[in-house]
Amino acid sequence: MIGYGFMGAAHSQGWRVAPRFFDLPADPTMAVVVGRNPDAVSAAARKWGWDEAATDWREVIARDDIDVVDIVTPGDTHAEIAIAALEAGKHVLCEKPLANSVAEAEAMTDAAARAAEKGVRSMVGFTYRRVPAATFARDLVAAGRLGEIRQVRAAYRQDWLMDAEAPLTWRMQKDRAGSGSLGDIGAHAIDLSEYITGLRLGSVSGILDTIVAERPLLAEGVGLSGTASSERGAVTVDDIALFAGRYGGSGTGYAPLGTFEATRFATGRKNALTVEVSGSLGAIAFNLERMNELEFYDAMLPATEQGFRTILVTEHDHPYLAPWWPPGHMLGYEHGFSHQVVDFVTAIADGSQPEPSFADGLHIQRVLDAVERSSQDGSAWTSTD
Ligand code: SOE
Repeated sequence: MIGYGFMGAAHSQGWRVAPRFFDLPADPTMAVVVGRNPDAVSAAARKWGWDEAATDWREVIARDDIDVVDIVTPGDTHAEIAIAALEAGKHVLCEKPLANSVAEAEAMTDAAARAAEKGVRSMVGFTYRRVPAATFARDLVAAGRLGEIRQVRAAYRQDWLMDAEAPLTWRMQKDRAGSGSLGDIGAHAIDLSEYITGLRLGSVSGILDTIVAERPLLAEGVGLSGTASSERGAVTVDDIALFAGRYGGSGTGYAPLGTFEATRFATGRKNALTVEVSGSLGAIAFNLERMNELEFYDAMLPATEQGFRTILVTEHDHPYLAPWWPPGHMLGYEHGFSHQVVDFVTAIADGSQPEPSFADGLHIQRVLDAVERSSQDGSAWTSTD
């Protein structure tokens, strides 16, 4: 695993726990965690149970005993590491968004296609697809329970930047993160809406804004938090992104519209990734802050009995639930990372293409890019091609 911030902790938990609850077709060994600061990466290795710590990722991907490379670094290093790892014949799991630009994502997707010819697999970490209630929403749509999809409403709302004195971390720097709320969390809303509906955005119209333009520089710390210094620096990314999109049709029907919000200034919303899909026969509503539940509206019931009902998605027959706890005992944020490991390791063992693929990640990158272009030009509709 390369990187050891917040996502490093989440992925470590996934690698550690997945083989203990699921019968995996291969037994992953947590061999080595890589980071630039030797003391900090050694501490991370001890804490999360990696056998070794190292400071040079190139040396690690050259090792014969390494089969899989998990990239949890900021976006500006994804392309270089992923391409080198794929060329070295390692299966790659890369955190979202795939890259910081369409050009990088294209190069990564080309490298993934070349590697796939040799049986080397790659996947992007849009982990919320693996929250059972979200997967179940997709299953209901795929089974036709919503009928023809007519409208989507997706949002990812957080509030961790509402304090104007919160320090400027890499997530607020364009050269490190690519974009702000748009790529960091808007990418999840796009991916989840497309995953649940099975549709893809073909054009968008949006606007980005930066609410707090300058922040104290980071004195110490990593990830989402850290200590502020007395100097200030410019925030070079968006704090809020709002856009509308038109999905390509399913081939048989109407091409629905969707609205999207990505913000780190939604006061009181901590991690509210929400997707609501309205169809001719029913509707679903998912909210990550209520992640064990799915709201389902069945328009086929008599009008007198209709109404959104809340399904507790914890039955053993629900997606991913079989090896976990008895019904009603609830899963959490971290379980999605175990499910991601299960699907990735299973695809490697089967020789199948895990999803979301790098090509899927490239598509999301194109949507992000189209939203940014639309915001810059003020153009009404911008193609995602
Ligand atoms: C910070 O906004 C963050 O950690 C994102 O980077 C993750 O992708 C999201 O899942 C939770 O919030």
